[in-house]
Amino acid sequence: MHRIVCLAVLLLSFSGLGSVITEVGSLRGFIYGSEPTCVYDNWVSHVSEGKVSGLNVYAPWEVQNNDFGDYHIPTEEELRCWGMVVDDFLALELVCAQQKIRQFGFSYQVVDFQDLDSSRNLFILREILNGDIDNNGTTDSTDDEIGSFDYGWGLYLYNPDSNRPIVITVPHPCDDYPAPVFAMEAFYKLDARFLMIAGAGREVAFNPPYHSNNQSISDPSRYAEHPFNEFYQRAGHQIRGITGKTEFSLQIHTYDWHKYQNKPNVMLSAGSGGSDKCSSLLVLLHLTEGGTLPQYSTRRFSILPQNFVYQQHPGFSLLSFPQAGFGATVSEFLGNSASAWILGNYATWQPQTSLNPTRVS
Ligand SMILES: [Ca+2]
Ligand SMILES: [Ca+2]
Repeated sequence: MHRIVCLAVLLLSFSGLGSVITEVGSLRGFIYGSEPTCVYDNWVSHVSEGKVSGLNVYAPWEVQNNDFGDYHIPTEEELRCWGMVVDDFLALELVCAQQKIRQFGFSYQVVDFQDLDSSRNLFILREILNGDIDNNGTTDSTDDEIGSFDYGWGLYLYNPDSNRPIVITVPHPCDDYPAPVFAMEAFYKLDARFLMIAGAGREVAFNPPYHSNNQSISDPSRYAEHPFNEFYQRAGHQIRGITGKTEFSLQIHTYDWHKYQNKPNVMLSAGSGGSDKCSSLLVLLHLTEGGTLPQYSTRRFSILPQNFVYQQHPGFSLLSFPQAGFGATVSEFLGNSASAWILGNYATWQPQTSLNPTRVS
């Protein structure tokens, strides 16, 4: 049966219907700049927009237009079909992936991307633009945005030659507007295997009325049944299958300017609305302040052991978005309504060298 399906796919590819696009160019140009050799560029400018509340702060140059792009809420069947596309994509069965995309009617395309910025051969799953136009509230045409997304299911980059079991995610490309660029540079520097950026703002699709970001449906960090999470689960499954270890997951967020004054500069989160599973995970902290102190001078990172926060403070939940700051000898964790001090014995806990992960072949 599989052979028959693949034969059909092969015939489609000869007819051009199942063809995979090949592009040679700058990945930075495609994602946030100019790259004329790509079918389209400046990907971040096309992300589906929406603003129905005053809860979130967007880029000052990026007026949110409720008619620019959309988020297609997937049915259970569509999520299953999307999973089949992702399975083929991750297996590098690119023609089969593209054929399934057409069969299921998703406005997506597979791209074999030769990145001139990094000399890497990347594979991209990206959405095709629609005809929406946003003038960004100005008569100046230079800031106009031409084309957005009907599905808004996200952008997916896969580097199968990566030696690092790292998945980088950006769930809030509009609200946390610097995050896509930070994530892209992290993708390079860490030689990550996957980079995923959500394709719609969190206020695009939601359960009304929008009085909390927990109402969002288009935010993959708030809503489980999202194509973004279908991809992540498969990416993680691939890494775990190859290495026998859990992937290193790096999710990029940014603070709104001046919104959290006098707060520590690290915030921990186990997500919202789910179980507190993250208590059993290792927590990696960047010693952004402590790194300048003599006792921290030899390292910039510390890793809290599993269940460390709980052992120090039973009942203290990561679901309450505790924050971490560093004094001379202590680390301070602050919950929404409570604060707790963790004495500096964690500082004697030696950082692991596990950032040199098992080679992924
Ligand atoms: Ca806009
Ligand atoms: Ca304009």
